[in-house]
Amino acid sequence: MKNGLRDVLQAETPEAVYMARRRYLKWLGIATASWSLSACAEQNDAVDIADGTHVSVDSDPFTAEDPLTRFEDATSYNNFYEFGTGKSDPRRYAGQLRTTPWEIEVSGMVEQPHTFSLTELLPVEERVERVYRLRCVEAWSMVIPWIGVPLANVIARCRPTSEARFVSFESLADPNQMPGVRSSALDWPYTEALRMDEAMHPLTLLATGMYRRDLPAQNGAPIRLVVPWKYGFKSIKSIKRIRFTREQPETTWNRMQPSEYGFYANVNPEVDHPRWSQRSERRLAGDGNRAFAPRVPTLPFNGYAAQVADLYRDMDLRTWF
Ligand SMILES: Nc1nc2c(c(=O)[nH]1)N[C@H]1C(S)=C(S)[C@@H](COP(=O)(O)O)O[C@H]1N2
Ligand SMILES: [Mo]
Repeated sequence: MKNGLRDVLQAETPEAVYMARRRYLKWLGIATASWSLSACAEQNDAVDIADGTHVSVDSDPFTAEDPLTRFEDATSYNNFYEFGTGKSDPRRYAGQLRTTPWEIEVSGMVEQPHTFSLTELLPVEERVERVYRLRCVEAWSMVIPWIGVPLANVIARCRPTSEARFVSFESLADPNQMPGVRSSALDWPYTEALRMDEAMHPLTLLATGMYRRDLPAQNGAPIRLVVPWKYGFKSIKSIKRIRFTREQPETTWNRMQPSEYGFYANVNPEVDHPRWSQRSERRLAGDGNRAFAPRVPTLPFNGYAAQVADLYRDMDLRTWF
């Protein structure tokens, strides 16, 4: 396949020696029993990652068939306002970000608030590879091979109480390392949140890598959320805090401009952004010049309706956006 993972990796990541696929012994996700993955997850392929670890490769629906975005495009056309509002600012300035050591503070409605190291919260043995479409609310999209741990595993480790109905995430906001934070482009820290059932959904991932290497800083190193059926702004980068709450938490974009950025933000071609249509998107994939990226139709829930539409069966998605 043109722009299959193998081609992209060979072209762009010579150091990630491409590795024979082999059967992985078994699915390593931990049991949050009611959220069992589809049967195919038991027979995954495994691949070795540049750092010597290996991960299982989840198959459909966890692996989109779409041609991958070039590594070069996925790492040079970014939204990460902590480093500036221009698309090339993150690559230019995020190199300074110190990502080790990195601790994550877990609080709120949990049995015991705790600060975890990155590998405590996302053990290497639980990492999987998933190819997801990423659809920005600005109507461009990419197709990215992520490495990460299902958020459901991480939540189980945080031990929320039965009262927790939402989970919120906060990014690092360090003006010394992040020039954008010295401006008032947004209300820092960048905050995002999910309803608990969305967070526990097997598609929801906490990513630590992409293209079989560590996450580049501009993509949210060392840990960022990936919620493939929602607009990209929900996929918060460089997470430092996780908090469980009973009430729906405030989120950065929703507080700033609720008429444009809903709390749910499910990809929906039927509901236009007040300033542009959401019916189609520019797909930054393949070898083409980004300025001429082809327009492709936007799919309900970004193509993941079969997996997630049921979460919203009681909501009118035209008003709850
Ligand atoms: N902390 C933080 N997370 C963020 C953003 C941001 O500005 N700050 N931008 C969001 C937006 S709007 C999008 S589309 C995606 C972009 O991810 P990418 O640059 O890896 O493609 O990150 C999201 N996560
Ligand atoms: Mo976005």
